[in-house]
Amino acid sequence: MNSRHFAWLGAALVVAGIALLGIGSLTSLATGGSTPRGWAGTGIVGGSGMMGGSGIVGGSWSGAASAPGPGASGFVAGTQAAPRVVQIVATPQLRLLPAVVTIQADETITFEVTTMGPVVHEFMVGPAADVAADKAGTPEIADLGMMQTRSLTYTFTGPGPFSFACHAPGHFEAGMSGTIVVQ
Ligand SMILES: [Cu+2]
Repeated sequence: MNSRHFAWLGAALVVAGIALLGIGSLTSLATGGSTPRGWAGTGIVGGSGMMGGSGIVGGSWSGAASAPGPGASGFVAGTQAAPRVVQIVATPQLRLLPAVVTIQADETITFEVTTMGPVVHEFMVGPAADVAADKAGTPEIADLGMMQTRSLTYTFTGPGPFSFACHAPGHFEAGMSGTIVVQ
């Protein structure tokens, strides 16, 4: 393929990406979903038309299956007997969404983590220093492939700081991490 063909292919992918992101926005409006604004933004920056497809998934994903968090109507603190469920989506744009999870002190949370798209991810959660250092023994879901969902239950003890991250090669460095806010 010569360079001109590459240029055409690139343009086509960009157009496809924009179209898919547009569909994602419409879906979001239709379902009243609270799609994080950063999602569509990273899709465009990525310039990857195929990855824009996750915008559709993102549009229908609103974290609705997560149990209500602190301050929300219906909030019930998670306990070891009955953990509170928080859904996390690992995206092809190397993000964990939502990037901020708010908990009450000493809650037990079951993270249900789903990989959207073809990139394999991990999900580690615990004390922020351990997570940043990818310290051995820190609770983790490994090798989470496309459209797979696995869960990890973790009890947060004390004020933190706590965080979560993906340590697939290069992902943490690219910003694939999130923060636990203890209320
Ligand atoms: Cu990752």
